[in-house]
Amino acid sequence: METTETDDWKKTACIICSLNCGLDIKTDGKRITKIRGDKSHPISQGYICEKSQRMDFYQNGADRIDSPKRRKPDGNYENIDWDTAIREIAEKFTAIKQRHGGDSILYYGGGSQGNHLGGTYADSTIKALGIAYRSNALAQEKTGEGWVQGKMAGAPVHGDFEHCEVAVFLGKNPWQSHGFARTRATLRDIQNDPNRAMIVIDPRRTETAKMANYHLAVKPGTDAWCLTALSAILVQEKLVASAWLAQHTTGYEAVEAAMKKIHIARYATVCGVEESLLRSAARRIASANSVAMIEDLGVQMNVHSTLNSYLNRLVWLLTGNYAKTGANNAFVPLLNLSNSSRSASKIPGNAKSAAPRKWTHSPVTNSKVIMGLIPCNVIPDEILTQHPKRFRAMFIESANPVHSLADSQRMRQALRALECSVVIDVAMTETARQADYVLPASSQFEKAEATFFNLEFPRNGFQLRHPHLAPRPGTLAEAEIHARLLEAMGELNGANYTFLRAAARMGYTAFGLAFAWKSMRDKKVARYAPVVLYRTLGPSLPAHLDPAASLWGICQLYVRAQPAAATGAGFGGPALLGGNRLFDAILQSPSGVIFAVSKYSDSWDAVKLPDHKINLNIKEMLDELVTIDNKLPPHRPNYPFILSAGERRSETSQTSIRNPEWMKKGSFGVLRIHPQDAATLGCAEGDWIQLCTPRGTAQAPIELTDELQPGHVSLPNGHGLDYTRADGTLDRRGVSLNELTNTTDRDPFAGTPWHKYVPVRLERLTPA
Ligand SMILES: Nc1nc2c(c(=O)[nH]1)N[C@H]1C(S)=C(S)[C@@H](COP(=O)(O)OP(=O)(O)OC[C@H]3O[C@@H](n4cnc5c(=O)[nH]c(N)nc54)[C@H](O)[C@@H]3O)O[C@H]1N2
Ligand SMILES: Nc1nc2c(c(=O)[nH]1)N[C@H]1C(S)=C(S)[C@@H](COP(=O)(O)OP(=O)(O)OC[C@H]3O[C@@H](n4cnc5c(=O)[nH]c(N)nc54)[C@H](O)[C@@H]3O)O[C@H]1N2
Ligand code: SF4
Ligand SMILES: [Mo]
Repeated sequence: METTETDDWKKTACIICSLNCGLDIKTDGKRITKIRGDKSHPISQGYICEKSQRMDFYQNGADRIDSPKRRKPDGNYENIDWDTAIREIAEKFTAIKQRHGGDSILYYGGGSQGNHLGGTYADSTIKALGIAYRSNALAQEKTGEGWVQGKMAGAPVHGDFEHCEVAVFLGKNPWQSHGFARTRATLRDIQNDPNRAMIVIDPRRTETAKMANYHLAVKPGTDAWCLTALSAILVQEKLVASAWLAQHTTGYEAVEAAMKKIHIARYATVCGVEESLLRSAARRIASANSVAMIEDLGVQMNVHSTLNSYLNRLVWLLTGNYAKTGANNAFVPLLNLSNSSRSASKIPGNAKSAAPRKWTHSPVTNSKVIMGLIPCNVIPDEILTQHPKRFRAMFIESANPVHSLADSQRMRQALRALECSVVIDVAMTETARQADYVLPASSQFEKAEATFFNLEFPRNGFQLRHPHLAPRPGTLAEAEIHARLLEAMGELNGANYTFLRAAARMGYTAFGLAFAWKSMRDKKVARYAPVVLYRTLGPSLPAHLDPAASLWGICQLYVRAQPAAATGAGFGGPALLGGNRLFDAILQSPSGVIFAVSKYSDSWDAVKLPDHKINLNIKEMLDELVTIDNKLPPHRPNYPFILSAGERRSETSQTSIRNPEWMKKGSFGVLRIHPQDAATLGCAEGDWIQLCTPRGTAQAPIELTDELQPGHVSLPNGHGLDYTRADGTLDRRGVSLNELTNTTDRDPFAGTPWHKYVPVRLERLTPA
């Protein structure tokens, strides 16, 4: 009998980008058969983009794994049972810890665009092994920005694009990449309102640039000159918000002195933007009631990336665009992703066990640790050396560094040089194929899942997704994997659990009191709180929601740390009770819960510097600014083109969607190039071209477009995966970008890669 539609639509979310738009899905028990936007999702409110339709290509990928695997000496893999896998991994990692110390083990990953619950449990494994160093994809894009943020205010910000008068997009193409709630609808609203304006800084005439009132089409790699010119215009034309700066900031004098020296016309020439256009954009920013600004990979994966993050902030701070409607504000996170490992150990009764951040630099290359992460680009150098402090082992979870980090060839070599490596993933990825052990995780539709990409303001939401499909036989949720590892290492056993399990059956309040009491007497409970919660509170949660147990602790931490925002959302009152109510609301609301409601003025409380004043003077950055004065961006004569290696397009969706079959028609993996360049090379649309970079070569068909500047070419991100079809044959489409990139092309402060500025030579391939 047919069921009605309302009966069998189930709530979940899209796992492709950080928005995680709410979805309603239908399944046939195995496949996801229908997908639409969830109107009751508190943030996305029914909004989705076309990429949401690809969920089943992830869920039913032919290269999903359903048994733990062990690498054989010949490089092939054999299936082993879970007990053997867990026992051997526990033994090998414990032995490495005993021989070389926990700081010889690198933890990489912990969650992708849709799944962060597993990472909360990894915290326990990290502590058990004494792991000091961690890294993940944030350390190849956001650490420069994080460093600058730390120096200026100490708080990450959300641009209020919904309400801003002027929106500025710097090296960001939100039409394709999204990045704030209901992105395309918001962009259209700004475009259609004559009182509002959009400014795009991007060498390419992107979908977003086409909607903009001001398109500052910089030459690739010259944003530092463009942004400096904007600030210099604000200072020299006296357009800065002087009274606001005096009241809310320190260090303006140093910035003013630096900007007064700037020769604006010359900077305009270097960045290739008309001086008059720069001046009118700066004046539009200065005259607006509110300006929201967001930067992304166009500058974060480019030369001067940390400097550009600083210069970006100067533009909106000099004009007073912080802590007000339509400007930039400090959102309130449920869990801070950048120091989740430290805060997860601060659950009630447990505050002292938070590890001090004493590892400020990586052991071999002495690179800065920012946001608790070592730069992705130095990982191979930290392994492929005889240095006594080199990494000997890696624990990789929900990440594909062989494909996603610079220089895939060197990353493969590095992984093979380790004494032991483990990958936890749903699929047999490029990275899994280099690991000593591969552990199969249940998919994000087969277990309780969530992300901590809760970046909205003033209302911030969190969604716990319930499982809708039975776990593939042979797979486990990450929570279970980490619990088994801890038990196999002898760190936890029934004695740590029994009392708390009994308390959990009496409700959250009894459990909370019991947990506080027990963790004062049992150091293991305090130290390994996430796994202990999973083993004790987990079994009392509604069916299949046991991996959500760590959220109970996170809710308790949150209501203590953010009483105003929690109260605003209705979760105030005595801490344990507020935390319990929030946890219960999360369990009961499959579309998600508003957990924080802030006031715009709360953004000042988030500024962690004396008197809550923002610091404008970062000496390292002002020193670097001087060095660009008589310089041009790097140029290598043998590589006359600049490749933007990793454009977000409609046909890109990170690498969780490995099966390229969803792409039935249209172009996949083409190199975009200006017609003039194609003509010089003697190529026409669809011809194949060879790309040679200092690191490697690749081939791609070309697509002609005058949206790019001559000399600038672009390839999409996330393609070139080695996807094994059900019949065992290989399907590889598009270019695996990081076969072309070098680890040494990186930012001097944060170590972030220059993927948008890859020198390349192009050659026509003679038709076969
Ligand atoms: N469709 C899709 N959406 C995604 C993803 C995906 O894989 N597919 N991935 C998600 C992830 S992880 C991220 S981090 C975001 C990234 O989102 P974005 O950063 O917006 O995406 P990109 O297309 O990589 O780069 C943005 C822009 O930088 C421009 N650019 C290139 N060189 C320069 C330069 O020298 N200066 C300036 N100012 N701009 C330059 C490019 O032309 C491009 O338009 O997207 C997210 N959304
Ligand atoms: N050259 C170049 N390189 C780039 C970029 C670029 O623009 N240019 N973009 C970069 C950016 S911004 C990012 S964010 C990175 C992303 O790079 P990564 O973080 O390495 O990769 P993701 O594509 O996010 O996929 C993460 C992995 O999670 C796995 N996975 C999915 N669901 C689950 C689950 O439930 N459990 C577990 N255990 N695993 C799961 C997927 O199979 C996949 O292997 O790529 C970067 N690489
Ligand atoms: S890809 Fe991003 S914007 Fe599109 S539906 Fe998925 S989460 Fe939403
Ligand atoms: Mo990213």
